[in-house]
Amino acid sequence: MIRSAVTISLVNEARGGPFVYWDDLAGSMRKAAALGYHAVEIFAPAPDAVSPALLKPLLEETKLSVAAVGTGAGWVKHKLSLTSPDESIRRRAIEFIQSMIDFGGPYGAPAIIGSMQGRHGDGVTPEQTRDWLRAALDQLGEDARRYNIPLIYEPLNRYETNLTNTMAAGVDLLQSLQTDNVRLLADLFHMNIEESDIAAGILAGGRFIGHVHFVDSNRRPVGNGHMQYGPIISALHDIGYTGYVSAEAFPWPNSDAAAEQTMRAYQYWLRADG
Ligand code: LER
Ligand code: MN
Repeated sequence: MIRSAVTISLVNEARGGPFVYWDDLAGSMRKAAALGYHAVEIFAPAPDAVSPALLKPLLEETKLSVAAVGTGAGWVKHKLSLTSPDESIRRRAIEFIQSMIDFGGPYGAPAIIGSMQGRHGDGVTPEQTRDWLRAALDQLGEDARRYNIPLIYEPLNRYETNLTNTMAAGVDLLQSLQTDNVRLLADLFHMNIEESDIAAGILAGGRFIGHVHFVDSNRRPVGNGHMQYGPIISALHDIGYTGYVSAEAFPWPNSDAAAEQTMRAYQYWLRADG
């Protein structure tokens, strides 16, 4: 069964970004549960920003799961990157993500590496940059294993990284690692820019895909753009995908309407799934 999730951002510096709910963790979780979501994806400013004393009772009350935790605050708040030319920044980037793995791990929620992957340039070759990225993914993939969860790595569109833009390139990267505990995030927004055929991209990602960002072509909630979902959903079924489709979309026209619209789309496309 493919399960539904919706994003909640608690990161002030990410304002304007593609997150459905903002600021109010408890209120957003209660709304998500009332709409029928299975889980929330939490974008937190720091690993200790959401205490277990707050989150655990909320999870019990709402019966929600935590689908994943974002690590992008390491970049937007602290300018940390796994591929910075500066060794101390790379080290702090790994430590930040380790602390996010320790935050999500007890809830069974994998950490997502998106913007923290950085980019090559600044006098550093693509080969050196990829070596740093591989070493970081090997380390963090094994750190995640302690919680019996994978690490999630997200190919991004060309305006956000020059390292990995497609599912096929993501598979190549994962196959070059020592660890087998990293999975790909198929973000339909990035794929709409980079893949020549989104469904084919999902088939190329195959068993490596561990999370999906469920969004329309213009990053509005599903149904507000020109994405053709039929072939995409078929491809997810073809690869036997059983993870989350998580609404990482603009709160357009507002958070509540975005969450409702994504749930309607989820029910239309995936409820028959089981
Ligand atoms: C960034 O564009 C994105 O898609 C996020 O999921 C990762 O930071
Ligand atoms: Mn994404």
